[in-house]
Amino acid sequence: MSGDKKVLFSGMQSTGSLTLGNYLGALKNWVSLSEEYECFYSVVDMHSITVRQDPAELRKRARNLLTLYIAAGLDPEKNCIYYQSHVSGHAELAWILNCFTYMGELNRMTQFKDKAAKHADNINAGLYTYPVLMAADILLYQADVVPVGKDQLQHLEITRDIAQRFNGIYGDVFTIPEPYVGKVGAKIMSLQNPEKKMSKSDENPNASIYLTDDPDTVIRKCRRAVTDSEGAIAYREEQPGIRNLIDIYCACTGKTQEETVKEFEGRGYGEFKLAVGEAVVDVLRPLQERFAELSKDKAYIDGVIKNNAEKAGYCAMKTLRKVQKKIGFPERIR
Ligand code: ATP
Ligand code: LTN
Repeated sequence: MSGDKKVLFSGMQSTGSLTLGNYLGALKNWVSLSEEYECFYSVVDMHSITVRQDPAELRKRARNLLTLYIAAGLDPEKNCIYYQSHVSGHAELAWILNCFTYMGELNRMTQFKDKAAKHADNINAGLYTYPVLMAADILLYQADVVPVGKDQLQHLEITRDIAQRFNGIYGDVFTIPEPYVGKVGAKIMSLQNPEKKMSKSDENPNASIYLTDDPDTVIRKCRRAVTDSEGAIAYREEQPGIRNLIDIYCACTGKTQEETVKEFEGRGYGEFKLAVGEAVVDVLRPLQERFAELSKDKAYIDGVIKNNAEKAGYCAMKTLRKVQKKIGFPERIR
């Protein structure tokens, strides 16, 4: 948007505590991309309320998440780290884009189907139009690239469709974004059911490793991970539990699948699970230390929140004004 760098946008919901899946599938890639792009990393608290939230808890989680972005290595001087709810342009553009999105498209979204099944007592319109707000997030900043885990690719596809439809009518208003899915850690599965993704809203705490888990908890969860009775450490379809542990081990150590399989050839599951646990602990330790330090510095975090909301608001407004003009909203009188 400014300068020569391409623009990157991504976000995470401030629901629940972040898991190792969120870190390896998303946050870790964000850090590695942050030098190359002009980055907007949002705490998407407006998306969070598609599921009922306790207000005090939501506020606390949003702040923790924003702090964690910085603890993970994103420099808030170089990356725009902000709360979605502090930039009203997201909601304004989402409304406009709602009028360019078909119900037939939204009916196909698998995340909606999953969440509707999980929250059968609260299938609200916001949950249904969630992908449109996500499209607004991305298009508002004219993002070229959007790093996400595999589970979000369908939402990226609908974002592209909406943008192309809009551009088809009004000319080149929006940049068409490309997804970026990292090679390792793209989909970390539940430790208790390796057919399901590791999710921060899983009701079984043993299914997910949280970024705040202490070393003993991490090791215990890895030891208890559901595997199989094959007895061999191999990367095969038939062994989803072991495959997932190999993925975690590779993502944490930087080793390849082949190297890992070779390293543990002829060794037992117990030994392998312990090694996986230790690799995870090594990744989490520096993150947790930095998070604890940053959390104490209220003034610093407050400054980041204020400055970056202003910066994001300025960029968002440029796109929003252009869109409003294109669709025929009356000009503002100054
Ligand atoms: P929820 O359980 O509340 O739906 P979630 O754990 O799926 O949440 P999101 O906030 O939806 O997390 O996702 C944040 C980012 O983390 C997204 O880019 C998503 O693709 C990525 N992500 C989430 N879960 C995983 C996973 N198990 N493996 C890899 N990436 C993941
Ligand atoms: N839907 C995403 C979170 C999200 C997002 C975005 C990701 C909201 N807006 C814009 C990338 C770009 C999720 O559930 N993980």
